[in-house]
Amino acid sequence: MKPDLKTRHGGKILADALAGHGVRLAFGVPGESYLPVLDGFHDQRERLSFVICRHEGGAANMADAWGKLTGEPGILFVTRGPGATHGSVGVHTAMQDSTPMIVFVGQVGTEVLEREALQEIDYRRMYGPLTKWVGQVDRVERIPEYVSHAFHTATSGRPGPVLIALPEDMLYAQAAVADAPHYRTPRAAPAAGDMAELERLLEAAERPLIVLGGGGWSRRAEEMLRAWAEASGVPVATSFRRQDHFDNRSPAYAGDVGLGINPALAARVKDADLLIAIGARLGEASSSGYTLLDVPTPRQKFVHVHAGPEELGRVYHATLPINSSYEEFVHALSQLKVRKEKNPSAHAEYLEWSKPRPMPGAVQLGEIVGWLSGRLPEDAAIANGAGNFATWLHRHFRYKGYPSQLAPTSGAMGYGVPAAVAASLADPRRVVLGWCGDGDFLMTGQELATAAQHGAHPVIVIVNNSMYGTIRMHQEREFPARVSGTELKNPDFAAYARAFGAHGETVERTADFAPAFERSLASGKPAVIEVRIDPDAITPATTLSALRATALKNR
Ligand SMILES: Cc1ncc(C[n+]2csc(CCOP(=O)(O)OP(=O)(O)O)c2C)c(N)n1
Ligand SMILES: [Mg+2]
Repeated sequence: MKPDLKTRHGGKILADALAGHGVRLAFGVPGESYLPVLDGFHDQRERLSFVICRHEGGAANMADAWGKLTGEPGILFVTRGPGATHGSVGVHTAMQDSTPMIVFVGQVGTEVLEREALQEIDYRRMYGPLTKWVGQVDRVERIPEYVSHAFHTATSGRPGPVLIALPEDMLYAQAAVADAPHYRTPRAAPAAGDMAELERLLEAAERPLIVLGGGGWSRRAEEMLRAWAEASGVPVATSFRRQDHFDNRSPAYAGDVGLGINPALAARVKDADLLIAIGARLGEASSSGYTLLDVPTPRQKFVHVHAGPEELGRVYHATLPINSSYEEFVHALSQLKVRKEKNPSAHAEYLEWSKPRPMPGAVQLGEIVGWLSGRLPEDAAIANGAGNFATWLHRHFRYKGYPSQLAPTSGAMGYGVPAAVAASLADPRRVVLGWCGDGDFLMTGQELATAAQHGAHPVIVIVNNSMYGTIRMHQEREFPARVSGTELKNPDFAAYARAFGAHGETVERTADFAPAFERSLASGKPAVIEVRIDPDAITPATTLSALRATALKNR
């Protein structure tokens, strides 16, 4: 018998579809272009919340962080033209970071399409390269189909963002249609013969190394892999900003193959006779600018495991390409018997590399990160944006399990605050650290208002060196002693935080950090700790003055 279907407007059909796919929170900035959707949220308010953000860039980054933390698509709502353009930074990050995300964007009515009506954009052209798929729903009764398509595309293979445009008249139109069932993500598994071939390669290898990366992991996959790697002694590294894919405390952990890589690890990658990349694309940031492996034919025997078949053979020719989800692959790997690895020194090299080193000034960032690494609960989430300040975190913090690292492999500034807010909203009991630079923070710092409004309470650290330090570092190398376009005059960050109802602290000496952190955590509010560092301390390894002197000498 045909179910008795209620007639609903498009906004209700959409909100009901989201609730049916298990969505709890959506992030966005409202627009008059999608009022019926907000009306649909009103009816679904017991199951579905709309996190009202202050900038679409912040909202998009929150949606990305949600996708990274839950494995479910982060849901983003933005209005036409200006909202769609503001939000693009987080969509680009979701693409580069392989994060499942669904962007819903307002569109002008179908009766005026293609006239360049108010705020009109052809999203297929604009968002084509930034997403896995762009669709536009032209008939209200097809909303359940499009939404189901979006969830499946965002989560399957190599996860990523998809975008659905919502013409205004379509949202107001009514239809009596059935909801689609909850999406089900298909999972690829190694083909017959793949694992036997891998076993032979492992048996023959003297210096095997595993590199993990990409999106679509699970805690179970990480735990199974850790057990196998520790039993077999094969060292495991992670790619850039994927350090939570493997417990850094494991004796099998070799460090991260990221920007500013440990030279001993870079040598180990180059010298490996068998390299197994699981989920990693080994892109520019995770291959020292495509120098660790030859393109297209690596010197190492290369096993490339990826959930997206389009990534296999895209840059590197693999000795053995395996199209598989990571949990399925790791499960199959853990059935393989392997002799104990002969070269167990990788973890010792990592420990040596990650020891804090002294830097100029009264604040020692390495010590602070080391302290945080011991102080934060095991399940804390750690978010950061982009800039040199992040290198202390990545080098000295021990990530303890998946998923705990929210970090844009896209290198997008402004990610830390919104990601920390999203993590705190996803699980209010979780301790969340946001790690920002002074330039980085002010790109999305206004999302402190979103945190205060919705009850998120991350602790945000701002490493303040009064400049766009990363760019200044490159400037001193290329054009020594010619400072241009990189200085910053900053506000009083603690006072700025208080203006949002957040807790504010200023730290100028290492010893003052721990009590400031404890007060911040105890405040129960979003908190900001400005840490003023000596601007000469440009990386954990060198100073601006040393860079300048070297560059001047080499001129
Ligand atoms: C959205 C965005 N804009 C510009 C850049 C280029 N960029 C990379 S790092 C950086 C400076 C970061 O400054 P800050 O946050 O103060 O960190 P610092 O390098 O000083 O530690 C800039 C401008 C970028 N990566 N992302
Ligand atoms: Mg700075």
